[in-house]
Amino acid sequence: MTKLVLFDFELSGNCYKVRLFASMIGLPLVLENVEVLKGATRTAEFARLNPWQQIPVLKDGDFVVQDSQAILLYLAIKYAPQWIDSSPEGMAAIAEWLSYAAKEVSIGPQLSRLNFLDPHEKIDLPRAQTIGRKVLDLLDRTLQGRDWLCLGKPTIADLAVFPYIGLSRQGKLPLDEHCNILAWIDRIRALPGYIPMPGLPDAR
Ligand SMILES: N[C@@H](CCC(=O)N[C@@H](CS)C(=O)NCC(=O)O)C(=O)O
Repeated sequence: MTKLVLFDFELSGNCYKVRLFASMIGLPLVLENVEVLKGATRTAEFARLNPWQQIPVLKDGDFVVQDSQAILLYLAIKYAPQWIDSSPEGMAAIAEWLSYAAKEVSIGPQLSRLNFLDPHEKIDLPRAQTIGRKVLDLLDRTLQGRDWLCLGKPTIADLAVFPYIGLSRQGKLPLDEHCNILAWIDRIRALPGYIPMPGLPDAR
């Protein structure tokens, strides 16, 4: 197997979801630390790796893939197809959640947290928190009476959405009244290979 290199930052939830998935499927990663809060993605050298100048980026031999959702999908198809479902309906269900992770979860809970993590970022906090509360309410209702986001099993959809939901308290979005989300987080913590990141709980 070729060496898998992840351009990574410990406090990034998007990088963490890749580290988490790799750990759960037993894939060793070589981590290249990118000091994103110090502007390390804003160099010409980094732009050659990813023109969008963002992490995570994964190198699998000569193949390069960027964007956490795309990386999860790539790794699942190549190394762990049990984490997806290749039927049209199954793929559509997963794609919906990958899309929410990339938009609503990002502009709500992720930006609310970033506001407190990096004071230099100019974030409209009230707007981010309003979206964040809507995301948490909708997710909690979705998880009423079901263990996983879709397909009745843990999939990359759960791992794509989980990090910034689990970290919402850091964006001053409390989770205490969202019992279904808290139970879902507990189920993710109990999965084999679970690893935490700063701000998220240890394995159960
Ligand atoms: N859609 C991308 C978003 C990635 C993203 O927001 N990366 C942040 C760190 S979590 C970043 O690299 N920010 C640097 C910048 O935008 O300058 C993904 O899901 O991977």
